[in-house]
Amino acid sequence: MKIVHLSDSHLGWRDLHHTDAEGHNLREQDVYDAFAQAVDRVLELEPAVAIHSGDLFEGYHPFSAALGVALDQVERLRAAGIDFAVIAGNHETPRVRAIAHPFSLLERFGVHAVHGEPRRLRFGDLAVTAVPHSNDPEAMAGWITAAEPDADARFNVLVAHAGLEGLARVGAGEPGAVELPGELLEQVASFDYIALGHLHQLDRPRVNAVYPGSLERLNWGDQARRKGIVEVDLDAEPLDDAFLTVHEIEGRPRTRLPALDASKVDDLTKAISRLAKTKGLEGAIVKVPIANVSFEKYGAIDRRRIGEAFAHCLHLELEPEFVEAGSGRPQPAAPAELRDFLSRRVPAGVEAEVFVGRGETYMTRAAEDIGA
Ligand SMILES: [Mn+2]
Repeated sequence: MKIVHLSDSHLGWRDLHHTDAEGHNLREQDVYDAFAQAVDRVLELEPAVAIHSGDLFEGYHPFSAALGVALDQVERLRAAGIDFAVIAGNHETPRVRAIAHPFSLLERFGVHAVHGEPRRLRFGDLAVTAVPHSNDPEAMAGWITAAEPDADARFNVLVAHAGLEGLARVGAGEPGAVELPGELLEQVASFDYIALGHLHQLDRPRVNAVYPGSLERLNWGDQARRKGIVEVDLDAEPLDDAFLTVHEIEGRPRTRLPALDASKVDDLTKAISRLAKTKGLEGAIVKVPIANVSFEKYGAIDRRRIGEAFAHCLHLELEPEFVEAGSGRPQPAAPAELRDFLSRRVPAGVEAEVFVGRGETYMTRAAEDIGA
């Protein structure tokens, strides 16, 4: 018996200001395209069931565009006779139990959409124990610990949306995100397959437990080399190659170029523009880190010229690492409280050192400006 597992589609997510001729946000469109591509693959693979392990929508009040895309794709699966089961992730779980959850709408269109509390679904020989996200981590851990395979079913799959301690942190720190102890997986190890959602990079924390990851790279913290959905052959043993197959989904490239050392170039505009010739940047979201740059030199970059050089890319972002201004006199050391304050507020997907370092730089500069 074959199933397909996908996750973290985030329909309705928007980013950057780029729009198409009709004014649609291009990144929002990328996410819809990735989901349609995933459904194309599901239709080719013809599994008994497609399982989505949470964050189908970016929020619990999806735009009508996002809802429309979901219903259109669900209809394609329904027409092909493929069951679609989905659990609510942290993104589509309201803080207060909403009367009209978008999932109840999906249910009217034949989707097995589980939210609020766990449910067991049955598809012939297969039992799917679906544990939706809860804003109460203890309740959720309890639901997962209590999950047991259905003895009457030939195959058993558990679906849950949570981070596990000790795994990569992409997706952690999101609103309402829940991180559970990694040992929890061992308590449910008797399931044939554990379909996990929440981490945005492909990961296999246990031989029979997989995070397929998100379908698109939603931030710079997502360094996944490939994006995709997972095909699982439940008749195979987890250690066999046949058990798991990853099918790639092509997303928009996100490229962080090697850092430019500003102290070693005279014409920074020219040096940045030259990087635009790097291969594979067509349509990409590009970041150029610039090391050792003064505020003055950074401010003198000709934005129009580099914009023209990178016109074939969707988006260009400069990431300066400033050398401290006013060198020559001793810098006031950032107080320990500032480091502490910043390190407890590192946004998801950002390296702590970079974030804290930048915060310190700005505070130092501000202190100089006011003559402190
Ligand atoms: Mn997610």
